[in-house]
Amino acid sequence: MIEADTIIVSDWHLGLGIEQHHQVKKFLNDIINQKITAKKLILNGDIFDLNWMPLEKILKKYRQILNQLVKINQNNTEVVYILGNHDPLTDKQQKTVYDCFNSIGLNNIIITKGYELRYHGTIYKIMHGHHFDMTLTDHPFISKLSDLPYHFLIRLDRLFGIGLTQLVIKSVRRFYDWSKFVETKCRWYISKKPYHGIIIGHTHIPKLLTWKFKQKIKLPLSKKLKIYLEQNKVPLDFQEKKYINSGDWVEKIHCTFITINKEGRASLHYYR
Ligand SMILES: [Mn+2]
Repeated sequence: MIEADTIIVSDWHLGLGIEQHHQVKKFLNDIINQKITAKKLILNGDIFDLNWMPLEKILKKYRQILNQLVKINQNNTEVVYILGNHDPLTDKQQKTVYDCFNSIGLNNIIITKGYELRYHGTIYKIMHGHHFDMTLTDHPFISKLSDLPYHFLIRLDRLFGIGLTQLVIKSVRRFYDWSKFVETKCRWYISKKPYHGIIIGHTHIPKLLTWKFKQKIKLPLSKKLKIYLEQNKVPLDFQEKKYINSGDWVEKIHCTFITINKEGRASLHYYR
């Protein structure tokens, strides 16, 4: 039993062909059956994978998941769908998805590009995260091409169960420091914004970090002010911000989601 205020989940990649859609269905059933409760469910991008399957086919093949989302929404959970780089729905495609939801039943599911989550003074920025990636994700062909080795490795893993994907991801990605690059860009972005945390997906590396930033307090401080700051526990030269990554539902060992409780505290969960 998990009681959350908000659930954030990303990178289901429905349509990829190797995604964990059975796990997604179980997870959504747990929300429907109140084993996991939340006021908001945020789908943070790459929910559909249009690089591998046309939208119409995805909507047909994964109709059950769409039914579940409408059901969850009808049970008074706000459902927000944020677009990613594998599901950059055009206005026309968004209309197709809305029409599909509406054909299932009454709902107010929202499709958007980004979202701000507020809890008395704590503000989280939620976006898919490809905005921080320099690897040409805007170009559908190159994006598809760059997916190929990953796609291939996971298929090999399914066949032989040898954990190749993790091994290669660890070595190759560490080599290119790709996810670190995304994190660094995130850090730079959030350092200039009034957010207390940023929640992304995209890298398929679930993570919860606390970043410390130096505040622009002019030194030296007067003794009086220093005492005041210390007594009131105002951080003297640091400000903490969270980096939260919701992982993915492609690799079986992941199937991760984030919960935010009503105090605004974030946790990372592995769905089993
Ligand atoms: Mn992505």
